[in-house]
Amino acid sequence: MNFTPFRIAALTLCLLFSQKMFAVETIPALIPEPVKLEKLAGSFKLNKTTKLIAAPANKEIAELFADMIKAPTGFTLGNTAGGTSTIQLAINKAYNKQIGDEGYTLDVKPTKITVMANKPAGLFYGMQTVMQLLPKEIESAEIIKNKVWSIPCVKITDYPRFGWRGLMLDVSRHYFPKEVVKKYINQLAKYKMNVFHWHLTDDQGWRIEIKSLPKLTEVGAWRASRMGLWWKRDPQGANEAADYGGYYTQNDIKEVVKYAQERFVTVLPEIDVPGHSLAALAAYPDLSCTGGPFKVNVGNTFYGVDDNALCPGNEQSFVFMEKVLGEVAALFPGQYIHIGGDECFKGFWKTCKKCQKRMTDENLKTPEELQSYFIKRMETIVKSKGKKMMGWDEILEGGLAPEATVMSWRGMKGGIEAAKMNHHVIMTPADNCYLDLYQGDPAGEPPTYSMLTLSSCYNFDPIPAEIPDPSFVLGGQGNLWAESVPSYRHAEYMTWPRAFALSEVFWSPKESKNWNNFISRMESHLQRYDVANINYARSVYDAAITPLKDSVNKTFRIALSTEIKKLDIYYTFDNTFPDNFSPKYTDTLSIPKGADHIRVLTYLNNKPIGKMITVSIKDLEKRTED
Ligand code: TNX
Repeated sequence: MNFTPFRIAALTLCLLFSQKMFAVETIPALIPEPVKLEKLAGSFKLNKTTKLIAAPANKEIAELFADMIKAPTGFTLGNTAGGTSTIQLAINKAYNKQIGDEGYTLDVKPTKITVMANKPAGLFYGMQTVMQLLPKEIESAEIIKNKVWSIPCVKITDYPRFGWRGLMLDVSRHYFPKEVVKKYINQLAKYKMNVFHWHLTDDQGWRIEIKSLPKLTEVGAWRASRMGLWWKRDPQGANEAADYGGYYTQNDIKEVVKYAQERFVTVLPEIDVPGHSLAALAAYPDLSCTGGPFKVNVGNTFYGVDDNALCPGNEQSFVFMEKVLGEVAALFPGQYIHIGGDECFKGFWKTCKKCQKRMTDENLKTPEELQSYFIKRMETIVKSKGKKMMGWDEILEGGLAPEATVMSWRGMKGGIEAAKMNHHVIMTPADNCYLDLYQGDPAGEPPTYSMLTLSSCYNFDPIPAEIPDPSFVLGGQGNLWAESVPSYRHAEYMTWPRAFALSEVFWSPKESKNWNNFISRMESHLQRYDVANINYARSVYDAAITPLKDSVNKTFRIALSTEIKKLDIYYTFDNTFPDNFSPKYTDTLSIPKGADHIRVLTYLNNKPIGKMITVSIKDLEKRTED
């Protein structure tokens, strides 16, 4: 080809034009996806003279934004004179019914960004969207020089599908200091979630200072340090120090609650009773049926052997809970207190004299009715402190407390039952929302109980068809149990990107669900996380290996699969590393004679993308038995 100057000019023009076209066409990668987004031509350029204007009542929201962009841009935004561009936050004069209390409208024009909402929460969410519209470098903790901070022109109308959009962190099984708890809250708020459920007590540690019961944290916050698989650990030895753990002072709690409030996040405290109470009983053994002594559990099995439940026959259990819930209620401004109620082993109640007397006196026929008696008394206490009671779906057993809100975790059954009885429910079924479960082939993930993939999170719908009045479903929640989460980096790994998917389930219209579109937006957000130094899992790029049992031939075949359909899978059986010259998977595989392992690796556009997964044929055989 002959490149005359004319041709070069024409080609350059073409290229420029197509790039421009591409830029206009590119839809901003927002998570959760807004209700309505119109992409316009042009962009707003944030610079050091950009004015940031908000009424005094909303100044804090503007300041949070100014704080977030300060490090990477070096700009100190405010109401500076002489600026040529403006970001304005304003409350609607007349209530806009369509967007409700948490929605917003966002209008980005070349020299002006306007965020409007009915309530401050909406302004906050609008500013999170503005953050996401900025280039990924905005997530940097260090200054980025010579960057054009442009925001594409858009018009957005956005509001949430559910009012309850939660994430739970279990700080009992492993202790997480308040600094990282704040980080977690900050991150969930950026994805427009508004509840932080703080699982503060369990068998492995009591984490909240209760001033009238000092032993709860002096004793209950500390266990022996252990590594190794949870439930397979050796118990604390007779002379072994209990030096692993920690707790939040009441001042710490106030600090975290305030931090959350500034980000429109309600903190839901959970005090898990009557079961899951070994840490409390290590401090106050007289509240058990058997009297102890007990040690705070290290992750060794003890169910059915050691007593870990408060004795509902003992009036002192209620005196104790009155004190605990009184102090908890004073610390947390939200309307709910979660009292747990899950997985209570009732074996010791059956042989406890006090429990038997209680059952006779109160005409209770079963241990479940005794648990229900206990929970109903919890509700009376919670209400007397001006709060509403919430509990796991086990609180349905033996009769639901009159005004209880149910958090449904063993599937949606409990939630459906409660909603049919006109109780409020939060849907958090383990199969869609349990972020402690491994997220890809178990051979490629740190071990936990079972699998929960990104697509299972994304495909979740908190409103099952069986519920006649969906308004009883307040929303949903992702739960990070921490048996196998010994560090904050790993908490991040387990949370993201699955919590991206959940944030979208809880916020975006059901009708706009589109997996491929979500994956491409997720990709952009993972790049932002790289800049922000936040950990995440890439398990969605890995292949899963599934043995398919063939009962006739007493053998099995192997299916390989990926959640992202456009990936190619290459495999080997010969103990070499697979690459894109190895056999490519198209259909189920038989196992070659003598093969002892299968190795698989995924590719996208001829580039390796997942991690290599290796499984022994023996392990696959075991999987067929599970
Ligand atoms: C069940 S969910 C529990 C937790 C565990 C979790 C592990 C619930 C109310 N109780 O104690 O950590 O499973 O997935």
